[in-house]
Amino acid sequence: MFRGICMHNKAFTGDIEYLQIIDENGVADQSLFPKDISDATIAEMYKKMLFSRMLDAKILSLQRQGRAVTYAPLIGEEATQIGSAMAMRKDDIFVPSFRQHGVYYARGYPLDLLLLYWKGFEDGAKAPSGLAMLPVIVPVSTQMPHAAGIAFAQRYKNRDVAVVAYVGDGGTSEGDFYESLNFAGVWKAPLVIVIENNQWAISMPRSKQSAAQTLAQKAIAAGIDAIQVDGNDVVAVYEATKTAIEHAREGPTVIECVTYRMSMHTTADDPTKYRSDAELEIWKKRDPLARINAYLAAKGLWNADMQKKAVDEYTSAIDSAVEKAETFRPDPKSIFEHVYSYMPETLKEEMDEAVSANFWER
Ligand SMILES: Cc1ncc(C[n+]2csc(CCOP(=O)(O)OP(=O)(O)O)c2C)c(N)n1
Ligand SMILES: [Mg+2]
Repeated sequence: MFRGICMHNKAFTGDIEYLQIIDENGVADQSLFPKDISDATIAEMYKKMLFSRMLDAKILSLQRQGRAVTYAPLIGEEATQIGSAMAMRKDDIFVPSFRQHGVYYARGYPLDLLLLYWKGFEDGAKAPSGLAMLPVIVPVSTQMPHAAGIAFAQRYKNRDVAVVAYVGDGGTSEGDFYESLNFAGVWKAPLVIVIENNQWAISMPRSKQSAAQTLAQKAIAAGIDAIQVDGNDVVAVYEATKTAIEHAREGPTVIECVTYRMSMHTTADDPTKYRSDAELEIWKKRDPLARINAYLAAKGLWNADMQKKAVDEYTSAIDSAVEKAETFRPDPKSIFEHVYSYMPETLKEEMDEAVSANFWER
């Protein structure tokens, strides 16, 4: 539009690179394939994606039986979650939103605790010491200012630690997102933002979320490096996240992972009301597990027997974690705690009344 009035004087030029290493048929681009990723690592990625998908199905089924609360499924987003989680170093700090159960699992969060949280107990939200992370954060994008601040603190303390924060496509429209980018850019905070672009924010499609061609380019305005990756290619996600973490001391990075929410927004949602089966069919062909299965199978590193053995093993691991979570009995006092540093007298009266009524056992 302005080309006619200012000719060729450019104030800024920029672009966003796109990375895909293994395509939807499981074929790797050898020219891009990272030298330091072994077949064993790729098999590990696949197993973690498989576990995440099975865990997801289990929690969904528990919810349908009234044994879990409103739940946000992850199916379809395994490569984004496992690829980025596996690239994190032990001390890096994980900042989730509310759908990153695969990252929880891959970071070593105890499964029974994770299940406890989704059964409605805050006790499951408290990470064991040694696991640096924030809890599930539902108010969209409010985790981002915290993530930027925590990252700044790492730099201030001269610690070689990166913060890896997750936000959805919808989350990138929030003021909190832009403010965090701006702060992190100015202060060169060691922040890696993983945009889990699953194409939907409840019923709002990506096409109506932003007129920007990519979500990654939002970083450019804040002076931050960014890349868009195939979020269904676990190797691409891993490579991009690893590179961003290695450069975190120099400043923040935004990684837009283009993936797809194959299921409902949460168990309170019915996607058939607003999206077509045809769209889902397109994305099923880009399934993140299928392509790595095909990649490993072509190399003779995975077969039906191994699949069955893994499924059996993971089923019993998940079942015993469910069993453990279901033996939990909360202290009825806990619903009154954690709000005030000093409990007001009126709240204490309510607590005493509830405890003496022994409501948990009724
Ligand atoms: C500040 C705020 N506004 C609205 C909501 C209701 N809400 C919950 S999730 C969600 C959509 C989030 O979409 P996206 O960021 O793309 O993440 P996704 O659910 O796809 O993982 C909305 C609007 C909320 N939790 N917080
Ligand atoms: Mg989304």
